[in-house]
Amino acid sequence: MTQATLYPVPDNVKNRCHVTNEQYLALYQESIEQPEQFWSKQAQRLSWSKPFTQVKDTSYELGKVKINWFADGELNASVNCLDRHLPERADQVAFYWEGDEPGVQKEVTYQALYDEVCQLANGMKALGVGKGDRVTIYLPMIPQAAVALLACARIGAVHSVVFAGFSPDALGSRIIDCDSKLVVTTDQALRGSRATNLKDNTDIALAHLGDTNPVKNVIVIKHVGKSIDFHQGRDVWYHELLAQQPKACTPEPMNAEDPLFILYTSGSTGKPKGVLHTTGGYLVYASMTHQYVFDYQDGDIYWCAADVGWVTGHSYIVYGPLANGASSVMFEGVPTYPSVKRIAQIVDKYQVNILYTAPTAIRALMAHGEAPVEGADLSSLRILGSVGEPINPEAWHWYHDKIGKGNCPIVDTWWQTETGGILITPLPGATALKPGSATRPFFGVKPALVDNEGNIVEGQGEGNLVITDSWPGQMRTLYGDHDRFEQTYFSTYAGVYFTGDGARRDEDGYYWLTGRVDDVLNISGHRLGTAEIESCLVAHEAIAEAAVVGYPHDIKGQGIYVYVTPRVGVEPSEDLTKAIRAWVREEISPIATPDLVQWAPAGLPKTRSGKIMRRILRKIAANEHDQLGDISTLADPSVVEMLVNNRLNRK
Ligand code: 6R9
Repeated sequence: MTQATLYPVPDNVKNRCHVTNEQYLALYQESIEQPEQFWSKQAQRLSWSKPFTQVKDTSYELGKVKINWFADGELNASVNCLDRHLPERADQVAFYWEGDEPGVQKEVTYQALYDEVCQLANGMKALGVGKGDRVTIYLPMIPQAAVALLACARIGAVHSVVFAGFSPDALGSRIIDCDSKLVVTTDQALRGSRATNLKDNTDIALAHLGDTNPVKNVIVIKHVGKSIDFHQGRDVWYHELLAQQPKACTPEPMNAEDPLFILYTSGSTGKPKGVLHTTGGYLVYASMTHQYVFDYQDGDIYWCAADVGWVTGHSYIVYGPLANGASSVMFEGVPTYPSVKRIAQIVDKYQVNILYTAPTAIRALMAHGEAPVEGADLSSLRILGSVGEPINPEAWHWYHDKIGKGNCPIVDTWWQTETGGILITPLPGATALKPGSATRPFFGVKPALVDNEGNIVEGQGEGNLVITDSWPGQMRTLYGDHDRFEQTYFSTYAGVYFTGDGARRDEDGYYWLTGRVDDVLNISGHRLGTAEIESCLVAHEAIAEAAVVGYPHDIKGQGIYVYVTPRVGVEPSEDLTKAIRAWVREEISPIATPDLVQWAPAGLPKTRSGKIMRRILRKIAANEHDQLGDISTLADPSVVEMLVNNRLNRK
C-alpha cells in the first residue's frame, strides 16, 4: 500500500479550532479511560430539568443487551433547541430557507421557530396526541419539517419521519409498524422543479391500510397550493389548526431514556427496521459532535445539504445545530437545479462557512468540470464535510480544490442511522487528512476490526468494523422488536456492536471504510436492502425469481443490477424491462429504480441446496467474470455462461 498524501491542519484553521491534536489525544484518552467522568461533564452542555445521578449503564451481552445513559435525568429536547436560546438569540436566524426555485426564500428566527413549534404542539394536543404516541412526518425540506419534529419533542410524542421520496406503500408499512396516530404532510413537494403529490400519496397509503389504518388525523401544510382531496373529519389544515393556538406550550418533562424518534432504515432482510433513539444521550451526542466535528462557532453559517428524511437531517440539520444555537441554511432543492452552479450560488448568497454534503453530490458536479464553480467566490467556506459513503480520492480532491480552494479541511464523517451521530471522523483543528480515510474515532468511541471468526485484528489490517463499547448516541432498540435488535447487531460477534461495514486500519491507526459487508446497497448514500427490492420484483406478474446486487457506478457509487427470471410464457422485451423499472420506482422509491435489468430465462446460478450464489452475480455485474472463483458447488454451470455472455455492464 502506497503512503497516502498527508494534508496537515492549515494554520488558519488550527488557531481558531476547539481542539488541537494534543487536546484531541488527551480528551480521547480520558473519554475511554473514564467514560463516566467524561460524559457526565459533556452532558452539562444541555439544560436538564432534573439532573442525572447515573451516567452509563450498558451491556452488549447477547440476550441481555441494554443501553442506558443519564437514565434518571429529565429534560426536553425542544427546550434545549429553543427556549434556552431565547434570552440571547430570539432574533438570530435559525434557518435561512432556500426554496427549490432560486429567489424563493425565507428567514426563520429562533423566536419565530419557538412560536410555531408551540402552536403546532398545542394543535397536536388538541387532536389528542400525547406523550408516547407516534406521529409520522412525511414532508419535504421546508421549515415546518423542523417545526414538526420539535413539536413532537415538546409534547413527548415520538416522531417517525418518512422520506418524501418514498411511495405510498413504503409510507403505509412504516405507519403500520409503529402504529401512528397522526400524519403531518403537505400538498406537494418540489425538487428540481419536479412535484410529488405527498397528500395524494398519504391518501393512497391510508386507503390501502383499510381497517388496520391507525391514523386518526392528517395535518396538511399548504406549501405549493395544489388542490387536494380533503377528508372531512380526518384532515386538518395546518394554518387553520395553528391559528387557534397560543404561542406558548408547557414542555413535557422527558426521562433521558424516553423515546425521541423512530427512523426506518434498510436491513439485509425485507422488512425495514425501526431504529429507536431516546432523548438525553442522543441530544448530548448530536450537539457535541456538531460542535467539534464542524468546529461550529458562534456566528458561523452552517449548511448541511441533507434531507430530514435521513438521519443526517435529524442530527445535523435539526437537533445538533439547534441545540448549539446555530444559524443554518435549509435547502429544498437539488444541487443541479436550475444549473450545476446552485451549490456555489447558495454558498455565496448566504456566505456559508461550513458545508456538509455527500460524495454522490460531489461526483454529480465533478462530472461537469469547472462549470459548477465558474464565477463563484466561495471564500466564506472554512470547513467541508462528507457523509453517506466512502469518498473516492478523485471526488475528495475535486471537493478540496474546486469548492474548498485548497484551504478547507474535509471532515469525512463515518456513521449510521443506528449510531445517532458521527463516530469516525477527522476534527478540523486536530487531524491531518488522508483523502478517502474517515481517520480516527470521536471521543468515547472504541472501534475495532474483527476477522470472520470474530478474532480481533491488531495494528494494521482489515476486517469487519465493530464498536466495543457504548456511546450516548447509540440506538436503544428496534421499535417493537428487541430480539431482532440483538440478533442484527450483537449476535454476529460476541460482546460487540457490529456495524455491517468493512474497514482497514493503516500504519497511523486511521480507518478506511470499504463498504457494507452485508446485503445492503449504498445508492447515492442511501441504504437499500437487496431483499426489499427482490421482494418487490417478484410481486410483479411477469417475474418468477429475482436477484439484486450492487455494481460500481460513477456517480451513485453503487448502481442497482437486477437479474430476473420471467414466469413461464412471459417473453422478455424492452417494454417489459421499462415496466419493471417503473414498477420498482412506484412501489419503493425512485432511489430504488434498477439501473440495469438482465433477463435470466434459464434461471439464476444456484448451489445444489438451492441458494442463489450472489457472489457470482456480483462478479458478473462488476464485469469481473474472469474472477468468478470456485463455482464447483453450482447446480448448473451453463446458467453462468449464459449470464456472462449477455451481461449488461461491459466497463
Ligand atoms: C449517516 C448515514 C450508513 C452506512 C454506513 C456506511 C455508509 C456513511 C460513510 C459511510 C464510508 C463514510 N457510510 N458514511 N461509508 N464513509 N463517511 O449515512 O447513515 O443512511 O444509516 O447509512 O452508510 O456503509 O454503514 P445511514
